[in-house]
Amino acid sequence: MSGFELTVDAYNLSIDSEVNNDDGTITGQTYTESSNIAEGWEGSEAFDGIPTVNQSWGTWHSATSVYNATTPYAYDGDEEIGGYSGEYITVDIGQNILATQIKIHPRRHGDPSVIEDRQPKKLSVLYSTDNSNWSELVSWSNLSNNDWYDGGWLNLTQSIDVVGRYFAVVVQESLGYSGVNIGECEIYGALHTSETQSTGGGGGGDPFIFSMF
Ligand SMILES: [Ca+2]
Repeated sequence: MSGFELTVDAYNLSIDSEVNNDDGTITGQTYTESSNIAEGWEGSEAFDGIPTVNQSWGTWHSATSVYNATTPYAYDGDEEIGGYSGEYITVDIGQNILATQIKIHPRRHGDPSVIEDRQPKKLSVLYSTDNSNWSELVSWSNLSNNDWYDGGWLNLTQSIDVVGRYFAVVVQESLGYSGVNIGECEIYGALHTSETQSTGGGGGGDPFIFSMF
């Protein structure tokens, strides 16, 4: 290796900077969803930096009557992405990033029992560089309400090390309602170019290193 190394702190690249303009975030991301229950519940709500308790807004809420409301709560609808059936949300970062960590937060509510059956039971995170060919990044299955709330609010966290521009979260099963919610999705990493490469490390807010050639 020649050249020099540059240490970069991973930061949340998926957050909608137009509604939550934290220092260090980029702008220009676009968001889609396979469906929403009403205005104010779009996929972009899962990228607005708001997973606030007692807050009904700031959440993606899919259409209803698309998941079985009786066991096994599987998906009944027609939506699919990357060969994965389920309602989904996507973010186009606008350019390739080196992603090092993903966090999925539930919808929060002052009374968790009100919404517990709308949390995902099974979901997969996909990524793509061309918005056409998708690969699985991580998948969680057999989730229970205790994975989302155990007296305090929880989240799903996974360290990753991939280059991608498009990310999707697809929910294959609900915990018992005919629609599903996701409160927030955070994708951490740094911008990536053809002149940089990961040398490992990463994860969360931990620094990682690009090698510059
Ligand atoms: Ca949110």
